[in-house]
Amino acid sequence: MSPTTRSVALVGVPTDIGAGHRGSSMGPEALRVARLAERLSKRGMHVIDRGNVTGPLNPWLPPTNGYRHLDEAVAWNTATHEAIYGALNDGHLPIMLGGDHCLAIGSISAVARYCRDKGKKLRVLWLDAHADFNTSNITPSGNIHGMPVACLCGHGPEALTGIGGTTPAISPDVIRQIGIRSVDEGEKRLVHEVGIDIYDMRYIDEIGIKAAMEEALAGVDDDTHLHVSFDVDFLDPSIAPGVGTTVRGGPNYREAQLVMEMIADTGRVGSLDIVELNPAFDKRNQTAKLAVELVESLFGKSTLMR
Ligand code: 5AB
Ligand code: MN
Ligand code: MN
Ligand code: MN
Repeated sequence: MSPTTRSVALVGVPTDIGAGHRGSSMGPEALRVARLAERLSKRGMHVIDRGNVTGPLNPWLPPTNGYRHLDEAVAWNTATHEAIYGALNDGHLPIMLGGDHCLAIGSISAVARYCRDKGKKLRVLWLDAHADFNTSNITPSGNIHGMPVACLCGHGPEALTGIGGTTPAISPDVIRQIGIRSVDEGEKRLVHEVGIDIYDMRYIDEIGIKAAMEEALAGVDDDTHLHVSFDVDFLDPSIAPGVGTTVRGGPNYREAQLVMEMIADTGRVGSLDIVELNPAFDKRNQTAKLAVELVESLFGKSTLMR
C-alpha cells in the first residue's frame, strides 16, 4: 500500500432499533451485496471489512417515557462508538453501514472524540429528508432515529448524550443539514432555537444545489475532518424506494451525484455513515446499488471531462 492510499474500514451495524419500520437491520448486507467494497477497491482504496457490530434483538415494543427501545439503542450506540473510534485510531477511514440513523449518535460521537484527541476541526454534513432533532417531549413517534442530532448536541437522555465521555459530543455550529423537507412542529422550533444551519429543499430549489453546497462547505480547510452522515431517504423516492420513511421532493440522481462530487473535491472526507437503507422496501437492491454509486462519487469518481 502506498503511503497515500486511503485505508477504508467497513463497519456493519445490523439493527433497526431506532426506526418505525423493521428492515434497516438488513442494510449492511444489502450494501455488501451491491459490492461496496469491490467498487471502492477499484477506486484504489484499501478496503477492510471489519464485519458487524453486535447488539440486542429488536423487541418491537411501544415507547415508554417518549423513547422506544432506549436501553437497546444505548447498547447498539455504545458498541458503534467503540468500533468507529477503534477504526479511526487504527488509521482507517470508517464507513458505518447502518442500520437506522440513531446509530449516528455512536459514530459521530466517536468521530468528535477522535477530532478532539487530534486537535482537528470537525464538520458534519447531514444529508437527509429529516432534521432528526426530536426529543422525548416533542417526538411524534418515540423513534430514536428521529433524535440523533439533538442527542449529539446534548438534548436527550444522558445515556445517549454522554456516549464518548463529553456532553455535548458536538457543537451545533459544526453541522450543515442538506435536503431537509420534513420537520415536525416542535422539532422546527428547537432547530431554530439551537441555530442549526439547514439547507432545506426550498432553499436548494431557489439557489441551486451548487451554490447551496458551496455555502455548506465554506470554511472546510486542510485541518478539517469532514464527516458525511448519508441517510438514504435524502434522495427522491422515485430513485430510492428502499427506505422506510420516504418523503417526496428530494434531490434527483444528478443533483445527488453533484452533492457527492463537490464533497469529494474538498479531499477532506474522513468518515461516513450510510443509514436508513431498508431492503424490505427495495426492488432488486436498486437503492443499495444507487447508494454504492453515490459513495463512489463521494470518493472521487467524477463525471467531469475537464
Ligand atoms: B430519519 C419523524 N420526524 O421523529 C420522527 O429517517 C421521522 O433517520 C424521523 O431521518 C425520521 O418520527 C428519522 C416523523
Ligand atoms: Mn435521518
Ligand atoms: Mn431521514
Ligand atoms: Mn428514515
